[in-house]
Amino acid sequence: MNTQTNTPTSSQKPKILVARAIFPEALAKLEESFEVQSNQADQILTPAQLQDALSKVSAALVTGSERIDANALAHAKNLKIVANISVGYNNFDVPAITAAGAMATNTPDVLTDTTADFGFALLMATARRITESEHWIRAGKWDKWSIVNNPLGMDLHHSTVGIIGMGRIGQGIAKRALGFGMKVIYHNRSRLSEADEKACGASYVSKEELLKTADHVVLVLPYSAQSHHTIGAAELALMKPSATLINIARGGIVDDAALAQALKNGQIFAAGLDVFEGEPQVHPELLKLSNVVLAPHIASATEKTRRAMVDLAIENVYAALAGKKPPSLINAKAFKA
Ligand code: 8YV
Repeated sequence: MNTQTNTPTSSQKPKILVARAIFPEALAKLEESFEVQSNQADQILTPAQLQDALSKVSAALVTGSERIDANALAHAKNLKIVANISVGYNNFDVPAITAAGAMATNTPDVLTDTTADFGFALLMATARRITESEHWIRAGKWDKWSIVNNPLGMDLHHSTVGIIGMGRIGQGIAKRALGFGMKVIYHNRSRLSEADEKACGASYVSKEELLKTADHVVLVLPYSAQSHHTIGAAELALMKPSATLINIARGGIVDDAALAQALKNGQIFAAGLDVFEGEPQVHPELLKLSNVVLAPHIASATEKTRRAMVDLAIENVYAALAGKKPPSLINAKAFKA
C-alpha cells in the first residue's frame, strides 16, 4: 500500500487516514495531534487498500475519488468520522456510514464563490469560443482579421441563463449573471423563498420550459440516482440550436454520448464541461469536437479555496474526535452528544 505512517512513536494519539495528498502545513498540523497514515504520493487507493486503511483508524479525510460504502467500511470498527474534502458527497453511502457508527461531513460554503466564478468563466469561454480560438491561433490558422471568418460566438449579455440546481453555487451564478444584464430562470427540486428569488433576480420554471427558452443552460445540481442523465438525448432535443450547456455539477448528470452526438449534429451550439462520466476518462467523441471546452474538474481549484476545504475537513475531524458536533455534519443521527 502506498501510504506511510508518519509518527511511529505516538501510539496514544488517535489514528487517522489522509487518503490523498494535502498541503504539507495541514498534514503537519494533523501530525501534532494524531498518528497519521497519509498518502502524499496521491495514488488513488484500491478498494482493498481503502478497506484495510479504514479498519485501522478513528477518522478519515477523503475526497470524491474514494467511495465510502458498506464494503469500504466492512472492518471499520473504530471509525468515528469520514470527512469529505468536497461539498458533493455522492461518493458516500450515507446510510452505510451511519450504520457503521461514523459521522459523515463535507465542505460547504467555503467553495461557493470560487465554484460560481469558475462556472461563469466556463460559460464565457464556451459561448465566446475562447479555447477553440486559442487552438486556432496555435495551429497557425490566423492569417487575417475578418468580419465573418473569425470564430463567432454567442452573447451572454441580455441573454437568458437557465440554471438547473439552485443551491448555494447556482445562486452564486445567478448573481453573477445579473451583472451581465442576463435574464435568470431556474429549475430546482424545491422552489426558493420569495426573498432568495428576489436576491438572485431568478424566476422558477419547469425543466422543459428552461430547456426550450434558455440561451445558456448551467447544471449545478447534486448527483444521485434521481439526477442521473438529467440531460440526455430528449432534453438536448428541446434546447435551441444556438444554446450552450455548462456542466460543473457531476459526471453522470449529462449523458456524455448523447451530448457528443448533439454537438456533432449542431443540435446545440457548444458545451463547457468540468466533469465527466467515468472521469478522468473523457468520452472519445467529445475529445474530437471543437465546440466543447474541457476542464479537469477544477471548479473549486484555487489555492485559497482548496486550503479552506482541507481546513474545514480537519475542523470536522477535530470536533468529532473531541466528542463535539462537527460544523458540517451530514448524518445528524450519527452524532451522540
Ligand atoms: C472537489 C467538488 O474538488 O466539492 C465538490 O463537490 O466537485 C470539488 O470541489 C472534488 O469533489 C474532489 O473531492
